[in-house]
Amino acid sequence: MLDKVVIANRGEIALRILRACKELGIKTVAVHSTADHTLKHVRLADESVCIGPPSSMDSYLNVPAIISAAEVTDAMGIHPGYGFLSENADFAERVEQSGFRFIGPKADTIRMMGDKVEAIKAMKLAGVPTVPGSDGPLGDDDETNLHLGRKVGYPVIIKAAGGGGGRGMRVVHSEATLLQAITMTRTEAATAFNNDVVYMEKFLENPRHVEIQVLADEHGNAIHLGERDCSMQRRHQKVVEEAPAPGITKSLRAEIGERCAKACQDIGYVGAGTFEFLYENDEFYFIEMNTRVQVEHPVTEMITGVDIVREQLRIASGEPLAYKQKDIKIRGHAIECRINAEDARTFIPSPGKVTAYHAPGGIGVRVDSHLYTGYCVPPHYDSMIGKLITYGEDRSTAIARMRIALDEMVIEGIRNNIALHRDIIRDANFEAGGTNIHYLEKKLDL
Ligand code: MV4
Repeated sequence: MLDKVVIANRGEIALRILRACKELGIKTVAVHSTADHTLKHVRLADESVCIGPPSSMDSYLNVPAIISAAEVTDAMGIHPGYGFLSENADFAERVEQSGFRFIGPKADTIRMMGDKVEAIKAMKLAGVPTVPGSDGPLGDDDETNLHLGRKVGYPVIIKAAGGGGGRGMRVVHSEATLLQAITMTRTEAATAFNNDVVYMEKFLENPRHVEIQVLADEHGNAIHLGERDCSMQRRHQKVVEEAPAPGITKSLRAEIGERCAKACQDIGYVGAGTFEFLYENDEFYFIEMNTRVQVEHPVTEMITGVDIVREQLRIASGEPLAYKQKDIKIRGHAIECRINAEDARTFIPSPGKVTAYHAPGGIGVRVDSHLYTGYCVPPHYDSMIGKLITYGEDRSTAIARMRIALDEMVIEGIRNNIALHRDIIRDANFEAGGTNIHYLEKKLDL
């Protein structure tokens, strides 16, 4: 087993990783910027190393500083959390070349998934359903591209291979604007991602965002932990997530989940991962794979009982998965509300001092947050300050508990989105379940 791990992240996920390490008897090293010495996990870690000034570029993205911290503390592994360097293949490679374990997939896997054209190609080959489209990069021949657009059928979407998460894409409603859209997306992609490869997909107008959680070890075992619905989003930022996804039957879950697990075996995937799908008219369409632990992983933990971060650490230690597929039972329902320090109306980040903090509690209530009364939210990083997760034997119980927990929760001194969550959780369409990716933006426009 890994004996000491560097936590190369901050905030709630750093605390989440610290707790998993402690449970496994793994010593912890917190690395932090000068703006972050008051973080809760820094206090609780066995050791801490300051790696640079507040700017992420100089601290949490500072590869030599992080690797040096692992060297001086004699750590064995580095956990990147989410964001920052978590999906940076060059970082993973340098971690391994420096003699440490990168707690995540192999660098080559991260690199392949970073190229959406390559990722889709590999998944299609492995039997994962994909969106109808160009099946590879678009060339420069106008006639061929116009023909392809006609074949796929409008509307289509042009996406950059180097994009993802909503960056580098353009919807095309008719043939008249196809060629200029390809040119523009290609030009932007060359600048933004240093990669001008673009591809075409049928544009799905009202899909849901449903993703499958997988775990795979280095011995060729792979399992899935069912799906999450992350459709409640604004500007590609998820706001509420839940598991299981409303309306997905046991047999549909088993079918898509097994295809994902098999795909992991086919490509030699090692670690935790997420297959992102668009889900429309009872069909799954693969769009991207995430090679990190995700913000919303707790809803899956609540309905499966599997500690995903512990499994990441065990897998990185070379151990076989602690579960077979038949051991995984989906039970009950979980909902997560992302709590952000932001203005309720403008969504502009609202850093500052937390003058009072009261976390909710009770049966089926989980709070993953690094907040405490007196903590100062720095202005340099993401505005998410915690996650409130509720569990119940069924969806309506999870919703009832979330309603109560949100009403109990107090954060004073900084603006936050608790009131927005109170509104969403009481929304009749949310209560009915199965709202699509456009629902929240439309609701907020009213
Ligand atoms: C799409 C799509 C419709 N059709 N692809 C946006 C983020 C990136 N992960 C992929 N995205 C989309 N791809 C096809 N063929 C609509 C979106 C999309 C979206 C997807 C998931 C969650 C929120 C979204 C918001 C707007 C657009």
